[in-house]
Formats: sequence, C-alpha cells, structure tokens
Amino acid sequence: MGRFKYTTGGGVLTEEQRQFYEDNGYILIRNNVSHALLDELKERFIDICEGRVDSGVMTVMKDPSLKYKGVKGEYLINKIQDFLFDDVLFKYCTYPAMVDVIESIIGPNITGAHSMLINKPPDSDPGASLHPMHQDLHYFPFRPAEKIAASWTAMERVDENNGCLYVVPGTHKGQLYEHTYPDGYKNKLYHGIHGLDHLKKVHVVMEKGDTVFFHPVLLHGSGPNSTKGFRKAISCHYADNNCYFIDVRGTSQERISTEIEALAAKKGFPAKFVEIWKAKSRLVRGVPGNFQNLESHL
Ligand SMILES: O=C(O)CCC(=O)C(=O)O
Repeated sequence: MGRFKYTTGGGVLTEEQRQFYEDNGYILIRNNVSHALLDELKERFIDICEGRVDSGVMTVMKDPSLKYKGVKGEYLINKIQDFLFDDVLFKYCTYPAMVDVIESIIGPNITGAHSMLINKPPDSDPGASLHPMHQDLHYFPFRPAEKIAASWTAMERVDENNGCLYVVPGTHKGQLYEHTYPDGYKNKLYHGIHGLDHLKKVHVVMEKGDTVFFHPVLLHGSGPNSTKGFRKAISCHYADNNCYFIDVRGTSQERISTEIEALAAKKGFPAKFVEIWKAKSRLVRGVPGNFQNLESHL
C-alpha cells in the first residue's frame, strides 16, 4: 500500500488535495457547481414542494415542528430524498466537475447511491433544525467505506448562523459508532451519536456552488438555523459500482434497517434493506457492477 489509502487518483484532485482528504477525511472545493444549475435545481425543488411536479418515488419529508402550523410548500418540506430518478435533480449527481472529484476518491466506476436536497428551516422549536453528529456509513449496507464518498453543495452561503455543516477532521480513520435518536428528537431518521460533543468541530463555511466531499465514517452534523431564511444544500452519496453488500442483522445498523424497511413498506415497496438500496441507486459512470445486479444480494 502506498501513502494513499482513502483516494485512488485519476480524476482531478491534485496530490496535495488528495493528501488533505487522506489526513482529514474531507476536502472543500470552491465554486465547483454552476449557479445556473443550482437555480434550476432550486426551481425543481419548489415545483415538487408546491405539487406542480409529481414527487413519484422520492421521499418528501415535512418539518415536524411546522407540520401543524398551517405552513405549506417550500416552507413545510425540510428534505427531499431519493431523487436519482428525477432527471432534473439527477443533473446534480452527474455534473462532470463533481463526478471528476469523486473519481479521484473512489475510482472510475460510480453509482449514485443516495441523494438529498436539504431545506433547513428556521429553528421554530429550539434545536428542531439541527442535525446531530453522525456518520453516514450507519445508513449503508455496503462496503468498503473508502469506496463511498459524499458530495454536499451549498445552494446559498452557509455559515454558523444558518446551520452550516461541521466536520471532525481525521475521524474517518476511526470506528463506526452506535447511533440512536437524540433526547427529545424531532426528525425521523436523524440518528446521532451520544457522548462525542467534546470533539473539536470545524464549521465549513461555504458560498453558493462550493462543494465539500467527505468519507462516510467522518463525524459530522449541522447546527440550528437561527436566521429567518431556509438554508438549502444538495448532496449525493456515491459508491463504487462493485461495492459488496453486508447483512446488518445483529449489528449497530439493525435498527436503522428496520426503520427504513418499515418506511418503504408504508410507501408500497415492501423489500429488504439491501434490495431497497440497490433499487434506489443509479449508475453514474463506468462499468456496471454489484449495485446494478438486482439478482444476487448477499
Ligand atoms: O445538511 C445538513 O444539515 C446535514 C446533512 C447531513 O449531514 C446528512 O443528511 O447526512
């Protein structure tokens, strides 16, 4: 093994940028998604929120603290997940300048595995809009971790006032922790890790179009939005087409798998955790692999 363990080369990252990712588990690339595309994505998001575009298989999540306060549309929806089959929102996941960075990290065979547009609302109940510290690998039944990477793009300026992302550098080299709901939790599926709040966080202040790429074991989260505006960001998790799938029964991930299976069944798609992940993924680049093979699971 050479000096690089968490990146593969190829793509566009310089040696220095790769080294930063290797050491810290994330890399911030300024101005790498065009404002024109971000404006188109925002318009699509609003069209979905307002019901002008059918949300189809996407998961549309309502802010729990605003649900019964008579607000509607963009002011009620705090997240849309699983938009890989929406050809407008999917443009984000295939945006060449972004996929080229992903290629430097996980290699040339790339699947879009998870997608989210997060519309963090003003903090109407204390802490309602924060996202507790967590690791994204907790949600994924595929491995290896170094063949998975997230992109997270600011759709407007984000800083500590409106709840920007924070990361704990270097923690990608550690273990996957047990996740549970925080005390008095508000948002479904926002699992978090207890007892690590003493760790030093780096708040990632970003301008519209900046993208942070990060490893799925990196500890991260986001604080409350104390402004009056809605903080928008868009994110995709990519995995190597040939990641292998694991059985999470009996592990710290069993609880999340049960919750996700129950939600899928409620939406009319009863399926096992691994099948759900395969079905909602979409090939982005390269030679198809395990993700595209719906026949064999484990
Ligand atoms: O956008 C945010 O506030 C946090 C998103 C995040 O960390 C996640 O959904 O995994």
